Amino acid sequence: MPKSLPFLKRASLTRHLVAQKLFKIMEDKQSNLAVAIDTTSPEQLLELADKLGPELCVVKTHVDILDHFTPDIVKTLRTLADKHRFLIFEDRKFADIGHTVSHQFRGGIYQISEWADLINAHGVPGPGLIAALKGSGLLLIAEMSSQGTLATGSYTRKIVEMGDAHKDCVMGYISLRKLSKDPGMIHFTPGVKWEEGQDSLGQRYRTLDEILIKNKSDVIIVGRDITHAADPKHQAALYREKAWNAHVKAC
Ligand code: 5BU
Repeated sequence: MPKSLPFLKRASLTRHLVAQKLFKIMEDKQSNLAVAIDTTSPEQLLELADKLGPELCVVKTHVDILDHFTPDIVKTLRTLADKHRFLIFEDRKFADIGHTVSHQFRGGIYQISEWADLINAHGVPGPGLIAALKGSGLLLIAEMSSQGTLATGSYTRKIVEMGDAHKDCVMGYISLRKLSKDPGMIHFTPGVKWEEGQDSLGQRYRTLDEILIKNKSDVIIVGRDITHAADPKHQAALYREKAWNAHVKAC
C-alpha cells in the first residue's frame, strides 16, 4: 500500500481555497479530528464547540435538529471557529435539482452559505447541484457508514468521477476509505468508536486505526463517543492524539 503524503504537502496540490485552509489547520493543530455535535440545544452546541475547539479541525453541525434557531447562534459559532481555528461543516446532505438546492443553501431560515465552511451533497441528482452549491467547500457522499447503504460499487465510483471532474467546487468525499487518487481531495469518515459495533438504528462503528491506517482516510468524524462521554474534553483530546498518530503512521 503506498504511503499517504503529509497534509502540508497536499495543501500545495489543490487549488481549492477551503481545502488549503483545512490542510493547514490540520497540520498546525495536529488534528484530523472532526466532532459531530448532534445536540438539540443551541446552548450546548456552543458550549461544546468552545470547550472542544482546541482539539478539532472541524465542528460538524445539523442545524435543523436545533430546537430553536436565531442567526445569533451561528454568528457565535463563527466567532468560536475563528477563536479556536476550526472549520464549520453543516451536514445538510443536499440532494435535489440545482435550482432547489440553491435556495436551500443560500436562503430559508438557516442561510447556510453565510456561515458554513463545508457542506455535503448526495450525487443522486447528477452534477447540476454541484454548480448550485458553489461557495462553501463541497464534499460528495460517496459511501455511508450505515448498515445496508446503497452507496457502494459502481455508484461510489461514479460519485468519485463526478467529484474529481469538478475540483473547483468539490474538495473531497464522505467515505469509508480513501477513494480518489488525487492527493488534493480530502476524505472524511464517520462511524467511529474505540471499538467496532453498531447502534440500534443502523449506524456502524469502526476503529480509527482501521479507518486511518488500513483504509487511508484523512479525517475521522466522531459524534456520541465524544459528546456523550463522561468528560468530552478529555475524550476529544484522546481522540485527537490517537488520530494524529495514526495519520503520521499512514504517512
Ligand atoms: P455518531 O454519534 O458518531 O454515530 O455520529 C455520526 C455523525 O455523522 C452523525 O451526525 C451523522 O449524521 C453523520 N453521518 C454518519 O454517521 N454516517 C454517514 O454516512 C454520514 C453522516 Br454521510
